[in-house]
Amino acid sequence: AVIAPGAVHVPDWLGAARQRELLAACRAWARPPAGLRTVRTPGGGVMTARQVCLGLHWYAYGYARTAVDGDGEPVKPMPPWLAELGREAVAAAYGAPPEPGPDTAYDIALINFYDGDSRMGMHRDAEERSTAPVVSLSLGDTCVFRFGNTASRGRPYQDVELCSGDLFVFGGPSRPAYHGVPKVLPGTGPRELGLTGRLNITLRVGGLG
Ligand code: MD5
Ligand code: FE
Repeated sequence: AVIAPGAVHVPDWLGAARQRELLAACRAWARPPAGLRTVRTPGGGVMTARQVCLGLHWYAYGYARTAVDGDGEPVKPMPPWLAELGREAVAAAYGAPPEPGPDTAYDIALINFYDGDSRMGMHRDAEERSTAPVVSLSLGDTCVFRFGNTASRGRPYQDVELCSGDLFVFGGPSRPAYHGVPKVLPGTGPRELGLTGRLNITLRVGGLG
């Protein structure tokens, strides 16, 4: 479903097998060094979702090569298979693969772990220098995803439920839109996946050298 120009939701894009594989990989990445950590915000607060980064480490002031707000260890590399999954996802959402080139090489993954009380406030993703689409993959519990506008955190926005296995691609005019996760719906994930809470994987092109 096209939610807005460049914003395409593909429900249940990952099959059951790929969901299991991705979850196992995320659990491995969550272990130290440079594993799951609590993210500090510029205002001195902390995010309720915890995060693991691959390729480059996101923190309140940009991207770093080490877990600057975690254990300080070098960030884990972006695996080539995950970069390829990003290109596949763009092709699935837009009907055509991105032209190969430096601006389509997915080199950053941010993995957010939500529990039943986690939220993500309205924000935009502006630390990347590339304007390539952001690829979002969801696992576990369903959430309410709020897709806003490019001018402000407020209305108009659309609330969309993101379920385990869903793909969302945010590109073109939607790339700078405000967005957030106002709510996770506990106990709604597929039982057989064996995940309590929700996991979201975003694949990004940094353009940061
Ligand atoms: C999540 N993650 O469900 C969301 C999904 C984040 C984040 O917001 O920054 O890790 S990705 C949502 C996204 C990314 C880029 C653009 C837009 C949405 N958008 O235009 O709405 O944990
Ligand atoms: Fe975001």
